[in-house]
Amino acid sequence: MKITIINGPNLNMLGIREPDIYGRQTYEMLVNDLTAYCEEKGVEPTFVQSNHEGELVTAIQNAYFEEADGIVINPAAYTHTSVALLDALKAVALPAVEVHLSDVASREAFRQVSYVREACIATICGKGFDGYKEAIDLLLQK
Ligand code: CA2
Repeated sequence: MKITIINGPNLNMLGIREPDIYGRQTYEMLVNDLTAYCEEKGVEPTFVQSNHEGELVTAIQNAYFEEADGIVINPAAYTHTSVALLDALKAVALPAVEVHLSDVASREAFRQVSYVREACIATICGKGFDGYKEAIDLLLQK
């Protein structure tokens, strides 16, 4: 089972700023934690983090061309703006799970909108790193 785990803009800043919202753990710690989790579950992960919308589109397309079985995506701010990411997810038609570290439902009104949601089988919010593990489990159950 191959899963592509995609993280959007500024998530490389995890653990460096805004620890009250996003915690004290770094992006590197997220990758290490999920790598260990995937190993336990027999999943082969591919990690992509980019601050550029087009690179995120390419990562979604690459998941298809590299025959991934599913996508876990935290599009970060592009969640709330990007038709391009929605179109890419629809185009590849792979099972995808949307993840947010924070509970976007209890934050600003603009964070209540998700363009990608309609192309995802589930959305997991407010569970920190565990949300990504839950997303991997959901894809394993598919
Ligand atoms: O809760 C999430 O995971 C978000 O996708 C994070 C995005 C935000 O725009 C979404 O509304 C919700 C922001 C990621 C920025 O990450 C930072 C991490 C550390 C310091 C500053 C920003």
